Amino acid sequence: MAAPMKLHWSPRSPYVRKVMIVAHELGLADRLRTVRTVVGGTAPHLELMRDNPLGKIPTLVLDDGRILYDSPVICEYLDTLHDGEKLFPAWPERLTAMRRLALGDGMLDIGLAWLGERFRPPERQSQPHMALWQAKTLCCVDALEQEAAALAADRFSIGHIAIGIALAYLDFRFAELHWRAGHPRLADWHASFDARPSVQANPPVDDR
Ligand SMILES: N[C@@H](CCC(=O)N[C@@H](CS)C(=O)NCC(=O)O)C(=O)O
Repeated sequence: MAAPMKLHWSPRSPYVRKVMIVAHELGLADRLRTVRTVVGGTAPHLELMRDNPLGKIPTLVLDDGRILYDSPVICEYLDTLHDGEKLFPAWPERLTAMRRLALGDGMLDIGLAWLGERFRPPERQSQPHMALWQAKTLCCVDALEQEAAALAADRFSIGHIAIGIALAYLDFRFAELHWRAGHPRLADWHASFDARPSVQANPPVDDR
């Protein structure tokens, strides 16, 4: 039987969700032993930092003690553990898949910074930064609307997963943006993404 792997995990983290959806898509979910790891705030998580000095999740600990982070690295490693169709395609398809992965992850990076700012006392929040993050987020959604037909036509890849999760994160944390308005093709594509069993099996949950 294949060895289990320990995953520092949270149902709130969209990066962790990416790893879980990849594992599910590849039939590897039962290899992951998830450990609820609470990050955020200002207190260093010393136990996590022994595995990952950045103190971030997801972090994957293999049975031989090797440690992997961050989420793209973990996802690409999982993609080596099976013989089926790869989520990280070969060139030239890889170029588009990796750009989409960067776009989805970049949207998450913006969203997390924005969310963190919103948790600060109102008088210490930077309105110019929040306006910038909103403008960038909406620009990403506009660009994705232009790409929606290609997303629907291309073979499913890590890029689709990253973008699907980034849009779902907008629903989870920034529902007031109503990103579907004016983006009908992207909304349709996202509905098909959201219907996948791997996505349904790993919903975002704010358990705090
Ligand atoms: N680029 C990283 C980002 C991971 C990340 O920022 N995770 C958040 C949770 S959603 C985290 O661990 N935050 C704690 C911290 O930054 O101290 C990845 O793709 O794994």
